[in-house]
Amino acid sequence: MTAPIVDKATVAQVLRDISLLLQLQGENGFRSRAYDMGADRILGLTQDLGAIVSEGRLESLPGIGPALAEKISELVTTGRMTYFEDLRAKFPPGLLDLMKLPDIGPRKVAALWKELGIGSVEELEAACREGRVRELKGFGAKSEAKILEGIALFRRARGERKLLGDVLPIAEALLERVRASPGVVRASLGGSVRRRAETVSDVDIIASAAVAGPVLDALATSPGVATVLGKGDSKCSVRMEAGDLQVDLRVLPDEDFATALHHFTGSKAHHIRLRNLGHERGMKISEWGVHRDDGTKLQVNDEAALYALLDMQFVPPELREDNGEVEAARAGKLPTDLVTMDDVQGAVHAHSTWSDGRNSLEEMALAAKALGLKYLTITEHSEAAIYAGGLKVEALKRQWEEIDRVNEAVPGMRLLKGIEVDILESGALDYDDKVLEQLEVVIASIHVRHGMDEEQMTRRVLTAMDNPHLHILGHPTGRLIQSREPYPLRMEDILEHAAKRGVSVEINGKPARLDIKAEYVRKATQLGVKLVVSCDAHRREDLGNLAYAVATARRGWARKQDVLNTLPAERFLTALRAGR
Ligand code: DGT
Ligand code: CA
Ligand code: ZN
Repeated sequence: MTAPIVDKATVAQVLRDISLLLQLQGENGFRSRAYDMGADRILGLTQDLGAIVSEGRLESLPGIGPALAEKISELVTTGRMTYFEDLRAKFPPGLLDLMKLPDIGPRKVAALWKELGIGSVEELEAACREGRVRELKGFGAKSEAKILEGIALFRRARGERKLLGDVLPIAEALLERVRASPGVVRASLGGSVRRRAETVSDVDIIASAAVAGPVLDALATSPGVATVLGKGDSKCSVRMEAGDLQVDLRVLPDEDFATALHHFTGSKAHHIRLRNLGHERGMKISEWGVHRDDGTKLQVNDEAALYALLDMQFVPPELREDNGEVEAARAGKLPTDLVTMDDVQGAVHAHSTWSDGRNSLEEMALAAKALGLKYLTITEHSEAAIYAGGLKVEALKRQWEEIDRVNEAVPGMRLLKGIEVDILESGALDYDDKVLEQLEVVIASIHVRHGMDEEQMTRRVLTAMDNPHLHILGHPTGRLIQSREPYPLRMEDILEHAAKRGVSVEINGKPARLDIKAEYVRKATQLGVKLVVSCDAHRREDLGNLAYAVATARRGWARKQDVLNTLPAERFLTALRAGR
């Protein structure tokens, strides 16, 4: 195996992260400072780090003792540092990001995590909004406002796009307000939000009304608007307090609504293809409508009519990315039964207070029932997931009794007994087969040891899938959008193996995960791999994450038949076992 190249900056970053984690752990300052000094030392080297390591000269550098030298050379020669990985596994993956916020040090992060269970920037943002942070000692209403400012700054500094999950609820609330304003005939979200892109830069809203003024005013005076950036005859732009988010509203006469909505939905690439098709037919398609070459304007009542003019099937917004949808729609081969939220009968992947969730089993059951679902798979973490309160086998068995009780107490809702079992470094699962075989739903995921190379990681997952008790491969690539790269994995091999072994694959709907992503969803369905849409819920509100999983499924062209939790509970359980 060839050693991956690890540069000085990476080594220094790992040492700094260790220092932060040690501080979080409450170690004495001396130990963490040693790592910080080591980081400075490495960055200050003028010689080649690889040479120093291979010649065994690390230890002779001032400030680098034998223990540190050994860790650094492991990192430089193998690309991994076991000590760091083990240390990191004790904390939620987003915790280090918290430390990068202005005015937030290890002591504050430790309090936020231990008292409120906050493990990421997104969770901190939500907690500040809900006024939960002020209850902590040493924090107040003022510090909440200051933290929110800091988060906005942090994101702007990174030039980050925003997660769809942070934007869509705000966008939908504004859309409702626009819809309810005087004289509105039709209104819709547009842009990347309507296409349900993973990340978005702003919100586009398109509405029709005979008189635009009152509709534009409705947006300008919406609750949560921080500044009105500009207001003209037909357009208004505002910036929201939350998340530093810009919203653009355009209001047009109803006869122009469909073509404007289509234009402002994009994507640009999809749109350009359509323009060219129009051109071949003597039509000019633009944001102003569809015109014949002689200048006459064609009436287009809705988007379906626009596609019909081009002899195409209607293309759902989630597919408008110029990824083959134009060709398919022209050939009449676009699937017309893409999975919808209404198709979903049960939610997969939920945690409760038994591990790191915030709500009891009964609360989760009632919330799922209120959403119209028929079942919910309870899948707590297994023993190896230390930071997430993983369950020992005895606890798991006690939980089954409570699940039985809740199932009797909440008619019409069935909690399924499951687990999110860790895939260990060897590819073995974290419980014995004798335990796993008693469970109704087994999701297997990786939570520790992300640092293996592509070959090792791929092998690890392939080995796990050979266990006949594994039903679903959980958040397969391990990415956290904008904060953690996917594990190095040969996804094609993994999807092919899933097809061969009859393993289903999760589409995790947590907005920062969306794992597997749309591109792999498409690949999976082509290979005949069955999917589940999941909410990865850690509190009852997270059940809404299902909508993001469904959106990702649709973006990957998945049909109802591709997604197992569109089946009733019994058939779902049978299908999970088919081919295993
Ligand atoms: P975003 O905002 O970066 O998340 O992505 P979009 O797709 O929402 O982009 P945005 O807000 O700049 O524009 C909304 C739509 O308007 C876009 O999807 C297509 C259309 N559009 C914007 N600029 C152009 C352009 O220069 N040419 C064409 N054909 N369409 C455009
Ligand atoms: Ca946009
Ligand atoms: Zn998980």
